[in-house]
Amino acid sequence: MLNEVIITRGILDAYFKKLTDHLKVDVAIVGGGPSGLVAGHDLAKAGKKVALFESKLSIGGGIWGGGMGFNEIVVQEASRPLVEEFGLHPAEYEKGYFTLDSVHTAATLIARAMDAGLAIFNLIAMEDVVIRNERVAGLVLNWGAIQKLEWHIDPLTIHSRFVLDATGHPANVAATLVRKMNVKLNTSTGGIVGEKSMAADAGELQTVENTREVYPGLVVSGMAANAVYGGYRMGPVFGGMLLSGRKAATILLERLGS
Ligand code: 48H
Repeated sequence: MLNEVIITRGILDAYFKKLTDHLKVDVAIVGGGPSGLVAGHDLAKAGKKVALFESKLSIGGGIWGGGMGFNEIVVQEASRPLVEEFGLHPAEYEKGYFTLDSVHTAATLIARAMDAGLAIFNLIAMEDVVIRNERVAGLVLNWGAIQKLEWHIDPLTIHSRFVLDATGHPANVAATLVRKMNVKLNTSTGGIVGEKSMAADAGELQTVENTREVYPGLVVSGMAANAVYGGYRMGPVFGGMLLSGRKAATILLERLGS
């Protein structure tokens, strides 16, 4: 006969083991969109200890909704090797344009990243960063729902050698750092330059180009990189997001001394 208390204890023990195993990590990723998932996959595959925190219930960020809710996305030729490596199913629409089912894409990226060893914590939001020796050295975390409700409940903290801001359009980690610490970022203005309007081709190139360490200990990827450095948006073409995640992992592996 199934015992409800054993079910409960199993969940609590498994969850808290997972969490306590990740109180000190090589890289803490904030945001479970395409760039965060690819970065998490590559870092975990390289043997790094890496945890991803996502404030929402679902992982996948902007992938699920395709374009305007039509659940297909587009990727371009440049990202095809990565797309195929992950086991996604690109269908050529016109030369150089491939469509992907957005539900299959999100589900597959999540599964591949977790199979590589990425630990994912959904429902948990970054509310602040840890500063040590004038570098970003961890995350201050709270439940996503508590953050939304603005309840006065103190957070908990993890340490990480690096943080990846993969929070998409709002660049929430970099924005928090600037707001709270008044620091100078490695950008043209020293602050968050701000995302530009739509120019798909430029935006796609820029999201990869702008994937950089923006402050000691903090790397930005995906739309957060374009928000921080002032790149264009590109709409529902996702090759740049995937390639940005890969570049973020390459930078982080170099910085971690791999
Ligand atoms: C925990 C947080 C917090 C927080 C936010 O937006 P995303 O999908 O991220 P990217 O940059 O990998 O992909 C961008 C892409 O989806 C997109 O929006 C495109 C291509 N737009 C083009 C256009 O023209 O509009 O995912 C970011 C994730 C989300 O799931 C957030 O919930 C999460 O980050 N997040 N998680 N703590 N403080 N802030």
